Amino acid sequence: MLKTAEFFDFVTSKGVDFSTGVPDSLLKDFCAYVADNSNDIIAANEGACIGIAAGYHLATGKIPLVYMQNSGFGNTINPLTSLTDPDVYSIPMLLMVGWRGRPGVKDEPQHVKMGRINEAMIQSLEIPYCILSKDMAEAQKQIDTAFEFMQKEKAPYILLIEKETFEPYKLQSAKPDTYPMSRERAIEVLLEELNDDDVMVSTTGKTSREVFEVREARNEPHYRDFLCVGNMGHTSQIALGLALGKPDRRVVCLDGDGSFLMHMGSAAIVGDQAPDNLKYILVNNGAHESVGGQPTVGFTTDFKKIAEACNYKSTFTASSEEELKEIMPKFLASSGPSMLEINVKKGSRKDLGRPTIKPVDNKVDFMKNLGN
Ligand SMILES: Cc1ncc(C[n+]2csc(CCOP(=O)(O)OP(=O)(O)O)c2C)c(N)n1
Repeated sequence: MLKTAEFFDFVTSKGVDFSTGVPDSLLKDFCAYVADNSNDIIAANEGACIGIAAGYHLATGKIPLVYMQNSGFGNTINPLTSLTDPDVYSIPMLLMVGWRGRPGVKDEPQHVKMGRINEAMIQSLEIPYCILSKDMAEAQKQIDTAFEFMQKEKAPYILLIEKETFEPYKLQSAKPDTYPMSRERAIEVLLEELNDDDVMVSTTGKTSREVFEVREARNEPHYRDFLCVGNMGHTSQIALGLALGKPDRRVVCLDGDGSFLMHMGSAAIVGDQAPDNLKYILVNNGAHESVGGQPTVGFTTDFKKIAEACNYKSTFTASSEEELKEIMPKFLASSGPSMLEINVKKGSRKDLGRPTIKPVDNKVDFMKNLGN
């Protein structure tokens, strides 16, 4: 394994003094180290990282560092082909891509396809890359090669990062929690208020895992919930399509602050389409909690004002269990689209499991429940 500080010091010795990324569970220790020790910006999405890094290079002539999980690699394809590519503006940057779903390594269903095609995708983008060695001397040689290339060709270079490449590092800069309720407790309370006829779309990461487990604990079926395991940032748009396609059913969308921020423009489309049956819940813990708790701008962004500016019909906030219990009936009865922001603390159960039903079976059951 690589010592994170030693690796990062070596990269900075090459003149890197700026990083930007979207956190990744596999790169958790590296992301935490960078967040604590670097001039770092956690971006809204991976494509945005390429934009920020490009701007930094234009401003300083320096080579920036960009990190991400390969789930978000797809978000970079447009700027990598039309901004940084040598055929366009030719902008160098070092990309570190966490390789979930690497063939031969067991991983969750949402990572399998990207893991399998990741190298082929990089090759078709004609971006040189290597699989970062877990041996420091070897890794340093790879970094030397990467910088020689980036300096000469003025183009991006990719380091594919395998599981357990970096030694553990605990995030020091996590902000203290201000709200008493956990996300799981919020889910328990809100599920209590839903009708059997309601359907729900829940976001990527621990939210959907908790929804699954709370339903199990309540001995309730899973066919009312479309549990997103991947597709981070698109939850509200799945809910929009559902709400428009089934105007007679109440559609609840359960999103996270990181997910909402990832494609915030989608809120304007929800507001414009204005389905009355869409009830949007934003569980705000100010963090990318599912992948290590790295901060988002969730607590410095006024999500209710954004919803109002996007023509949502009504907005609500709950910051404790008592408030949530009181507000849920009003929120569900309000004309949509309406938004409920639930402020919660970070954290989840150590023994939190994962949905035991396959995504495709979840889809079939969910569609059957909608009469398809
Ligand atoms: C496009 C994409 N980028 C990154 C990830 C990795 N990832 C999974 S969950 C998550 C954090 C989600 O944060 P938020 O929506 O605030 O929910 P929380 O985990 O805090 O409950 C991230 C970054 C991903 N799955 N997809």
